[in-house]
Amino acid sequence: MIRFVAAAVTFLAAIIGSSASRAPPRVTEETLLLTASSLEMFVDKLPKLPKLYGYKIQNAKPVPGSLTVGMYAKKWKFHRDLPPSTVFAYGTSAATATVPGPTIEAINGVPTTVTWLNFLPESHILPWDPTIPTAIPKRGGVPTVVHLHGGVHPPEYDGSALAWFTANFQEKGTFWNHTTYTYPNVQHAGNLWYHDHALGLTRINLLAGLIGAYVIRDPALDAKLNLPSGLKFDQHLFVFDRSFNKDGSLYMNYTGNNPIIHPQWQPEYFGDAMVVNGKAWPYLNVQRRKYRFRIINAANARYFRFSLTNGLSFTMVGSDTSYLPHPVTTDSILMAPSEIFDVIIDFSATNAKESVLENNAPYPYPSGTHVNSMNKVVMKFIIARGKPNPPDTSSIPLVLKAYPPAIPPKGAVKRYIVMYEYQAAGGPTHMYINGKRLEDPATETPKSGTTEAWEVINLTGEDHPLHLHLASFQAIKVREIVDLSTFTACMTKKNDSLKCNVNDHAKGKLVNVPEYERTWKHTVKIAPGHQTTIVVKFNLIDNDAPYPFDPTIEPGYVYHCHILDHEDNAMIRPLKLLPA
Ligand SMILES: *[C@@H]1O[C@H](CO)[C@@H](O)[C@H](O)[C@H]1NC(C)=O
Ligand SMILES: *[C@@H]1O[C@H](CO)[C@@H](O)[C@H](O)[C@H]1NC(C)=O
Ligand SMILES: *[C@@H]1O[C@H](CO)[C@@H](O)[C@H](O)[C@H]1NC(C)=O
Ligand SMILES: CC(=O)N[C@H]1CO[C@H](CO)[C@@H](O)[C@@H]1O
Ligand SMILES: [Cu+2]
Repeated sequence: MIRFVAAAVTFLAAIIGSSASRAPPRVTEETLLLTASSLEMFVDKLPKLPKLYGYKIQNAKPVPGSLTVGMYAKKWKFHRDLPPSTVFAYGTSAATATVPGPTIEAINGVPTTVTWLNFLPESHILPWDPTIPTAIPKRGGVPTVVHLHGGVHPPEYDGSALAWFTANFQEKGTFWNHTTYTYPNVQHAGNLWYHDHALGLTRINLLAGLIGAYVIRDPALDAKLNLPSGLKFDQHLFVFDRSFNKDGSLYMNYTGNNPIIHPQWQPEYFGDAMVVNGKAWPYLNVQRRKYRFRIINAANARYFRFSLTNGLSFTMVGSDTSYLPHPVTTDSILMAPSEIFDVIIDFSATNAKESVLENNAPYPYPSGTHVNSMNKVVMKFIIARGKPNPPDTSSIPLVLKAYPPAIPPKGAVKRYIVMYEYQAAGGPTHMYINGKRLEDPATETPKSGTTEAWEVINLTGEDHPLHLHLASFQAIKVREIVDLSTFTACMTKKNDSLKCNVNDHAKGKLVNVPEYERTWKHTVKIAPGHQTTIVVKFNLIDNDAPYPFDPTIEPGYVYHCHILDHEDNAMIRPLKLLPA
């Protein structure tokens, strides 16, 4: 038996060795911490992300535009004192590619076409694991496919995990059938992002740098709202955590937590350095006025609970993809991976010279390790003396935008979605939704145009960010599960909420959904030990109109946990729409 296991490990090591780059020398947690702590904070200026315009202006009107965006391996300086790191970056050329990639600007109602090209090398720069469900090209190369996160678009443009392709389209996944993606931008104004979605490689392709922002603007609404605007006063803050080796290379563990089962897979990636817009612990010089920041949590697994020093607060105006009905001011915001919060910070509300963006979320959230002196600090705003120039004429209106209410209609389809974690000695081995995998037949088959109520139950010890492609949804009720161990034992045996009397268990304390999350979203946090009721709309939330395209064709959509390490193994399920 022991000999058999050893042989299996050698065999797997051979597969990994041939498909990924050579394993680097062993690293300890101490050396990684030492490298991160040697990086002085606030010495690099926050980079402004480059922009690409996904439309053209003709006769003073926006008309459809097309872009070509490549994926390149290149060197990237994450910090003044760190040698350059090899990254994978999006851009229009190797020279201009950045981490995060260029922000794509789109206009509501004006389609944007993007041709995504893969110029990545033979081997990955990070370790990956052939024993989880994953794309494995026979002739080498890095499988990639781009998903526009938050986008309302036909299935063939969704970036199916099985529509992956390697450099020059040399090898392709089973659902690949075109090089060019058209995003109809039929939805309201809001915040989206694009990132890789290749089967089993999502966690390492994003870790390598394949992320970028996408904004849909509604010029008439934006003018009416008069929020802070323009390249200076309306910026993205793309936040993630990374660990680095002394030579600057990105660190990821080459050994799994349960290496006999999965030689490389670990249930969560956490890095020591906090990176914003591609720089570790940067600073930004600001004027004493209001700024709009679209904050994206692009970490693999880390939750952030942000606050600002010197008495400043956040006024939330939008979340994920939609505006809030009215602004909500709060001292602290909790962001799961892939959540986007659109906030105003008014630097004139303090006399201080600076304000530090801090984090105090345990990792994994909510009951993991407490923050330390490094991951507690994110970036610093240095606030200029005196009045802003030009004067700040922006405002924060009392009313932002009204959407249809989140009330499930009478007779709405109800579904139970249960998140499981499977354990063996050594720790988690894989995660499933409803005890099933992506390859198992679709069970979530909503009718296009309808609104459903989903009861999402977390049977694990940590919070999971649930992300649905295509649909918009919001949490309306979070209720504690009573007699949890009986319920969990039953579910583990039967995989059936109703047979396990879910309604007798989901009757504990009600927990408030924070006011700043009471809006349509594309990612919702699912608290451990609770049942979260979400209202899911399979239509255009602006006016409850049906989708102006056929959402029922192959390859369909998916829904999944947005902790990337969970999504890859295998907290992801098909979402297959049926005709109205
Ligand atoms: C990598 O993972 C292995 C297995 O869980 C663990 O023993 C080791 O400490 C990890 N290395 C680092 C640097 O965290
Ligand atoms: C529950 O799901 C797990 C994982 O798919 C499976 O191994 C088990 O057989 C299922 N049990 C039942 C009763 O369906
Ligand atoms: C790609 O696949 C979809 C779904 O099967 C199909 O509707 C579409 O026509 C295909 N496109 C091409 C170019 O083959
Ligand atoms: C049903 C359930 O959610 N179970 C777990 C959720 O998380 C808590 C810890 O936060 C565990 O104690 C539960 O077993
Ligand atoms: Cu998860």
